[in-house]
Amino acid sequence: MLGLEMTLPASLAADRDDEIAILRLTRPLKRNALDDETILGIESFFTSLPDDIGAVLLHGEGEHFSAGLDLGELKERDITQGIAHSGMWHRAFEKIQFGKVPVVAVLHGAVVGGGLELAAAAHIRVAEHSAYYALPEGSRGIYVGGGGSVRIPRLIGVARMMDMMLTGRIYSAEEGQAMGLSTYLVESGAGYAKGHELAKRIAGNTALTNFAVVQALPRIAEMDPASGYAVEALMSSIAQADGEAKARLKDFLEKRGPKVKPGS
Ligand code: 1HE
Repeated sequence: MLGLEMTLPASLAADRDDEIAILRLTRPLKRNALDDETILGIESFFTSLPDDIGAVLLHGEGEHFSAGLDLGELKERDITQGIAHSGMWHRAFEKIQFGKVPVVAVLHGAVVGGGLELAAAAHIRVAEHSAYYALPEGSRGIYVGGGGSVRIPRLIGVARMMDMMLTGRIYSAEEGQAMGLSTYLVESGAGYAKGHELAKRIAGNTALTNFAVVQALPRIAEMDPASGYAVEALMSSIAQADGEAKARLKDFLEKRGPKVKPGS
């Protein structure tokens, strides 16, 4: 694997494997707690991806994906500074959700607080059986600030998120899978390989398909239905007209393209 040419803080490491860029949280001694430097490093990673990257794999070193906000940095901030701090997280995580390419996150151990907010900004979440989810902000007298109020209810509903914040409820990997926090559940230690396999598949899609899924789909889903149908019609006609789409359809019709069968 060749490293990516980027300047990142010591809490992050970037690599590339062909068309896949890999971002690793590398602060296991602090359970990958997210300090300001790390959040800015995440923003800079996602804004400086080379054009030939087709997907990103995000994972964490050590026993946990991430313990969330670095509580050691929660010093005296006034209200204005607090808003700016949350805005910094929003900006960085927007670059994940609405960046150049789809992002697969591999989750294990603690996926809590800001760690869960980070995971929620990815497009696909692969959880290992060791993963567990919580929003301890409630019991610490603080509130989510990394876009959790927007993204987490869209995965599990407002009622479940309220319960997590009000009671400190911890969900297991199995529960998280059943309710939609993760989209894949694998044995402990198998997440990276599964995430890599999925990222490879994603990178094999046409760039226009990945654009449509990452940029258009979530926005269409938020539109009123009439606007959504109109944007969908435009997006589908643009996708079909692409040369690469035409070539793939031709391959199928001439018996060269892959069939859709379980296990394929
Ligand atoms: C930390 C953090 C952290 C660990 N900030 N330093 N998040 C939380 O409320 C979760 C807080 N952390 C924990 O509950 C536990 O650390 C874990 C369950 C994640 C892991 O437990 P364990 O036994 O493996 O590790 P540990 O002994 O608790 O922690 C190891 C070290 O990491 C220790 O430091 P050390 O110098 O004594 O070795 C811990 O202090 C440090 N550490 N977690 C700072 N979070 C945008 S708003 C988002 C708001 C939130 O994310 S709030 C939720 C914060």
